[in-house]
Amino acid sequence: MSFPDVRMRRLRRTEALRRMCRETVLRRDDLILPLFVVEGSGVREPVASMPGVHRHSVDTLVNELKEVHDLGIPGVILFGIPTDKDARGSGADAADGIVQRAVEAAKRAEPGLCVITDVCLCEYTDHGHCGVLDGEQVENDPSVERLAATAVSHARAGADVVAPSDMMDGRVAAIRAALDADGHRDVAILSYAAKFASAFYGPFRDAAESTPAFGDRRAYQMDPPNAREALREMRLDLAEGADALMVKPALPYLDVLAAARREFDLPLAAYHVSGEYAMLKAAAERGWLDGERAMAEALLAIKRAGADWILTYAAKEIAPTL
Ligand code: PB1
Repeated sequence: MSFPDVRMRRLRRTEALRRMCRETVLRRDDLILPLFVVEGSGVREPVASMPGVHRHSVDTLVNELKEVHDLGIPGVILFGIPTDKDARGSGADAADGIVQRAVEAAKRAEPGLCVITDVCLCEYTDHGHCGVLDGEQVENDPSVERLAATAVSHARAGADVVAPSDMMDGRVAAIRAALDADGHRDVAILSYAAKFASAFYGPFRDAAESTPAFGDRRAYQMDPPNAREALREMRLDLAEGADALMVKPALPYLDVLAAARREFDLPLAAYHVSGEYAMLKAAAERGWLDGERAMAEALLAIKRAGADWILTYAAKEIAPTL
């Protein structure tokens, strides 16, 4: 059968027919909103490079979480930004640290929200790397110890899911063991398993004050040309006990996400990162794109490629349209 017997436009003719044929549907349940938490009170500070995104203090965060809950968004991921930083990222696992206090407040205010915490040292170290240093090298195994302690401190504060974003080898197994040993067998691990040394993190680093003081993250984050290596990383993290796996960034790595969807059955997350978000906002501000349509299309592409969970700064703006 072919044209003129086959006419593909027959099923595109009306909105009703297009709705009936829609293969991919983005849902509110797919969305996770990243949030930045800083010290202080009454803080709701816009992030210049990310229109619509703010840095919150714990008290204003609670208001934001009520909006998130009322919009039907199921979860958030919290990034703590401490005032004091040091070489070993001491604030990362402090029982009274900024993100620990934010988790406690979040679970108290909105117990129905899934609270995920980013487990990394980069926001807490004065050198901005994701681990502890020996000279200018990020030392893997000592960093893993710090990351495991950090994850335990988040679980003690009430986190539902911990998400190691550091890309150290062996950290998922170490975090799983540390959580279980501390009585947190039910706290899940979302591993940033395939996380690339991407140019798309710039706005985040501005917002989180986490730009490396020297060098870059290529010695631990993945090299962008490598898709097979990403699947190896994901297999290793699954074997170490990850409950969900992430590909990050999202749009520049949809091939990796689709390959992961073909191979893995567990939940797959994709992080629509700060640069992906900011570039659409900038084009829309200049009138070069219909920003709402372009953002919706970008998130739909991530869902169509296989993501179950989409971490996106656009969660609040897109939710009312779903
Ligand atoms: O939105 C983003 O750009 C996310 C950045 C991301 C947060 N997990 C990391 C990227 C980076 O700065 O290398 C932070 C690293 N832990």
